[in-house]
Amino acid sequence: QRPTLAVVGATGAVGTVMLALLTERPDVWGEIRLVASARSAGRTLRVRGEDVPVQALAPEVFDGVDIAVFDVPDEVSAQWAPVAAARGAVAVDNSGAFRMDPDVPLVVPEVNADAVADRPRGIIANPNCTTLSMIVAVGALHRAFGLESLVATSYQAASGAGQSGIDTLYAQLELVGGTRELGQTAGDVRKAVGEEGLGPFPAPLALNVVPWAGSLKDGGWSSEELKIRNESRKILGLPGLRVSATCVRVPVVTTHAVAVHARFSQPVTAGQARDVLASAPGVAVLDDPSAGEFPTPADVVGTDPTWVGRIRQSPDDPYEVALFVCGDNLRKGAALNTLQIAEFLAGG
Ligand code: 2RA
Repeated sequence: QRPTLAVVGATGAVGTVMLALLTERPDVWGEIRLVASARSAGRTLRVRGEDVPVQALAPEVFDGVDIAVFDVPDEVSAQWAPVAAARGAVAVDNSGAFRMDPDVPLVVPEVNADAVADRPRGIIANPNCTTLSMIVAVGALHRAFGLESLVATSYQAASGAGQSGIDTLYAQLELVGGTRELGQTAGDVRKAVGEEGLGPFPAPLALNVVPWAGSLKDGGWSSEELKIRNESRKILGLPGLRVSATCVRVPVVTTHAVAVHARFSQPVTAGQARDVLASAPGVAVLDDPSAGEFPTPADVVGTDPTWVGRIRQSPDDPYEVALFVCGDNLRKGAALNTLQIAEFLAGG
C-alpha cells in the first residue's frame, strides 16, 4: 500500500511549490491530504492533476497519515509537528523550530540521508534555505577532501523573506524604475521608497544590497549567519567546524547565491574540486568564465540542482578552494529537500 502524505501549509509560498513538485515528480504516494489554517479550509488546490479540498489543521487530520510535511511558521510547527508524530506520522519540518534539537536529525538526502533513522521524537528537520543553497556542494567536497573551515557570503533573494519580501521588491522596483537620477545621491532611494515601503527589509532593496537577514544575536551576528554555522556543523557531523558567514539580501526574486571559501585537510586544485562536484548527485557545474559561463540566479531559478561555478584554488593557500554557488531557495532550499526526505522515508 502506498503511503499517505499530509502537506501542512499547502496554501503558502513553499506549499505552492510543494504541490507543483508533487505533480511533476514520480508519484510514490497514495492519498495526499492538504492541510492549512482554518482560514483556508474549504478551498480546493490542484495536485497531481486533481482538485483536492484543503482541511483545517486539527489533530484528526493526521490519523492514518504516514508522513506529514510542514511548511508553516516556527510556532505552528512547534505546536503541531509533535501532534502529527503522536498520531503516528513522521513529521518532516521545514521551520526553524527543531533544527538544532539534538533529538531531531537535520537532513539533506545527498549529504546525510542515513541520519533519518535516528528520530526519537518522530520529527525530521529540513535546513534553512541559505544553508541548503550551498551544503550539497560543500558536503561533496568534504567527503572527498575533509573540510576544516568555511567562509560563506550569501546573496539572498527577496522570497527568502516570504511573500511580503517578493511583494516589497516588486513594489520598490516599480517605484524606482525609469527614474534615471536615483541611486546617485545618498538616501535618495530610501526617500523614493519611503519608510512604509521597506517591507520586511531594514533598508531599500531596489538598487541596493542589504547586509542583513534574520534577527540580531550576540556579538553582532545575525540569526541567519549563525544558522549557516550551526546547521553546517550538524549536517556534516563536524561540531568543531570553523564557520564565518555574512548574509546579504540582494534585489533578486528567487534563488540564493553563496560565495564559499572552503579550506580542507589536504591541498585541493580547482580541477580536483571540479571533478568531484561534476559527479556529485544534486550538483550541476557551470564553470567556463572564458565563455561567460557561471551560474546566476536569473538563469537557474526554477531548477532543482545546486549550481556551482567560479571554482578556483586560493592563490595563497593550496588547501583552500573558492566557489560561487546558486540554489533555488523555494525548491532545493525548502520544498524539494523536504519532499526528498519524505520520498526517502517512503522508499525505505
Ligand atoms: C531568508 N533564509 O532568506 C531565510 C528564510 N528562511 O530570509
